[in-house]
Amino acid sequence: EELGVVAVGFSGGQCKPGVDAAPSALIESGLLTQLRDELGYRLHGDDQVHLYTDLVPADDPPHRNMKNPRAVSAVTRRIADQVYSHAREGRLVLTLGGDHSVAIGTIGGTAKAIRERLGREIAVIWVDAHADINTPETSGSGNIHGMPVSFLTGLAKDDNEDFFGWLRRDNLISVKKLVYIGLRDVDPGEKRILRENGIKAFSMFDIDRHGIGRVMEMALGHIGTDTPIHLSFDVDALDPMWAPSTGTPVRGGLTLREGDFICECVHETGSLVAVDLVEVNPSLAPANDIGAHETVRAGCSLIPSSLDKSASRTALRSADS
Ligand code: DIR
Ligand code: MN
Ligand code: MN
Ligand code: MN
Repeated sequence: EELGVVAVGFSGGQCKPGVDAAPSALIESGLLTQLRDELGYRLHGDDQVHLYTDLVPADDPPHRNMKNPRAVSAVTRRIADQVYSHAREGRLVLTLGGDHSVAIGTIGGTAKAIRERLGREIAVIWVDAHADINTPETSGSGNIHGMPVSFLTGLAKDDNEDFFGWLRRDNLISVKKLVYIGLRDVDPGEKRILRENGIKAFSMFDIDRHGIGRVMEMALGHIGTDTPIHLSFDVDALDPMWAPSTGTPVRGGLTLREGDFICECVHETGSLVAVDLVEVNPSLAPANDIGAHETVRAGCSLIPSSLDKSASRTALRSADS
């Protein structure tokens, strides 16, 4: 199978340096080699970790409370083009971030490509401790990594091309085809947005109550069969025990096994068109760099799970059925 790889070391959607080093750390840990040699993917891409420093203006004052707005807009616009080109060719697209603002580009790119290629709307499964659906006006932090979903659904918009005005209808997704898993730190304004728009969300409370197996049945049931799926995985969805090296860790999260299970279930649908892994920050290692190593290792488990590590039940079932 053909896999487009986009590696983006971009950290402008939030304030902590270090997420830019994640793609290199993941690649050095053998992630792409594993996908090629063990899972049999043909990798496409420029074998480059993009830092996009040429797109970051020297002076980038806030606009509508957003921090680094020109940089994030220009970088995500470029990412959208790259992801679009892969998806338009019929490739599955893997994006290694970077902070979660990069999803404005990745989802914007797949939404458009899948509309053109298959005439279909994509669904998005957003796995995260946070909802990332603040508008510039509801955001307390001004960090754009807390806003990508509002721009992608059209709940937030700006006419100026320098501030995401380049997003067209083709790039957008429907709030009806969006599902959250793993939420546990949602801002008051975001709660209102989720409620008023009837957005499907499975919090940690729902996972405790029903178990991850039932939650995945409900999540995929909401999306419906045969709908192209973009999986956007923020590593902070995992409990800090499994992924301590991330900008905004929140206790009480998913186990690594639950994270892998989510990815395996999405793979099993056969409808995956793109996957993002974001917010790995190797420089934020609480105790020492064991934390960074563990977090990178978690990423090296989640991504192969979404791309068929073959340890899932399909591979083993023939023996006992
Ligand atoms: C918070 C934190 N809701 C914000 N968001 C984070 O800044 O809007 N998202 N950390 O991953
Ligand atoms: Mn996020
Ligand atoms: Mn998060
Ligand atoms: Mn398979």
